[in-house]
Amino acid sequence: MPLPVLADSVQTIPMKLAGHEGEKAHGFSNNQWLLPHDTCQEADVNLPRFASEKPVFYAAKYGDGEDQVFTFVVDESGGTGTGYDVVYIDGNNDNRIDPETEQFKIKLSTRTTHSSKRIRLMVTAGGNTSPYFADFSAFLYHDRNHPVENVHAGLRDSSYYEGVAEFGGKRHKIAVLDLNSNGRFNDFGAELYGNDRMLIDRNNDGTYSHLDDLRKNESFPSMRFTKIDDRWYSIAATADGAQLTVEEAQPAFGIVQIPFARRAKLRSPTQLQVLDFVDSKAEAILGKYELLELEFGLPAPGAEDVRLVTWFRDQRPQVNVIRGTPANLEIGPPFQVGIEIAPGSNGQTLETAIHITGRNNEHYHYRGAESGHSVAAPALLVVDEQQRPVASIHEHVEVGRSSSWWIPQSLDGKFRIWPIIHLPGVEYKATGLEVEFRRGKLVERDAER
Ligand SMILES: [Ca+2]
Ligand SMILES: [Ca+2]
Ligand SMILES: [Ca+2]
Ligand SMILES: [Ca+2]
Repeated sequence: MPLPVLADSVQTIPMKLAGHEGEKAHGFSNNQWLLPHDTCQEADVNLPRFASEKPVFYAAKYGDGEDQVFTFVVDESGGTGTGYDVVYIDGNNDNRIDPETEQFKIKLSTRTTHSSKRIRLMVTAGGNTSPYFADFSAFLYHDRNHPVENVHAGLRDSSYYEGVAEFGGKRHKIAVLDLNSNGRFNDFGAELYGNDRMLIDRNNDGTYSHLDDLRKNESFPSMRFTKIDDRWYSIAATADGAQLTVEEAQPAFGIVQIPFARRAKLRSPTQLQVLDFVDSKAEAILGKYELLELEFGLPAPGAEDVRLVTWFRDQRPQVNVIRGTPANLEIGPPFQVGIEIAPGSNGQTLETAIHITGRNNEHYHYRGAESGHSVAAPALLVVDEQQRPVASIHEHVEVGRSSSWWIPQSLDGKFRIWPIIHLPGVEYKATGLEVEFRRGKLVERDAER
């Protein structure tokens, strides 16, 4: 399928290998974790004689060539039990380990000391074989999945590629990072370490900054379309990272409609988008997405909007943005406002927490105004059986976080605790909880347990 790009805007940029020695103008650290094996994981590898009876084998995987596996072996040069101090690396992936050129002294890293060796692999990607540098380190390790302690290893802080591209008539350094550590530089997607990343030195200060402010941010997931200074681009590296194509693009848009929404984060396999809503509507690049994050802005007259934010971790709502018809999402209101209580550790306090849930049972964080003019902060109200207020709790009451309240000695009998919160403009229902106090202490009822 031809890319929807503007004519005459195509830049083909030769990229240079950078970070040979691990130096980098960015803050990202990638890592391929190498699991230990008792035997070589590749057939027909020509191995040297090991001094240890228990050499540890690793199968690093890089590139997209026919043989993507690089065999690594750590050995104890003084013999079994003397400690692992040598690594053999089939860096040129000819499936022969040459003890003259492919053997290196190492020290195991420990909790307090980090020791690594910069190594070079010849990685084949996109039909080209080129050097790929990374820090090899080995360390004793165990966890729940690997209960027997063994020497694990990692390849970190790999080399990357840099070039110069033009955006809006200005030239900027641009880098592509193999953040998912597979030896290829063209993995589209929005997952920070699950895919690759592009960095553009927009302020030309020589470094790449990762900033929330989209007008200044210099760090972008590798995606189908990237927005820079209000223009859309299609930026694609070759698999080996040695060439980059930058083209101005005209992605096709549709409309997403979510009542009361203010911001939403959507993700597809090739695109991450942050939508800013105006009157419950936002433009989005066509495609099938899952909803990662949603923020409602509830307008409070004479005050700043009340914001409700939720993150979808599983069962993410699907959003299909198509041409012509708005994608309507029924999500959020009516909200349920409830509370949870638990006895405090000394019996004289009550742990309380307000929670707000939406129609799909998603939980919301509540953000009052950032500066002053806020609607009333969340609170709790305690009423007696005649519905008369006997206490109100204001201090430290936050939605989604528990707080302690000293139960007054005078409280004796049955009461109901209500969450007090105002969600302007939307439908919501608050539910109180019945409690019983005996001279300032919570009576725990077995029936509920
Ligand atoms: Ca191999
Ligand atoms: Ca070799
Ligand atoms: Ca990659
Ligand atoms: Ca910069």
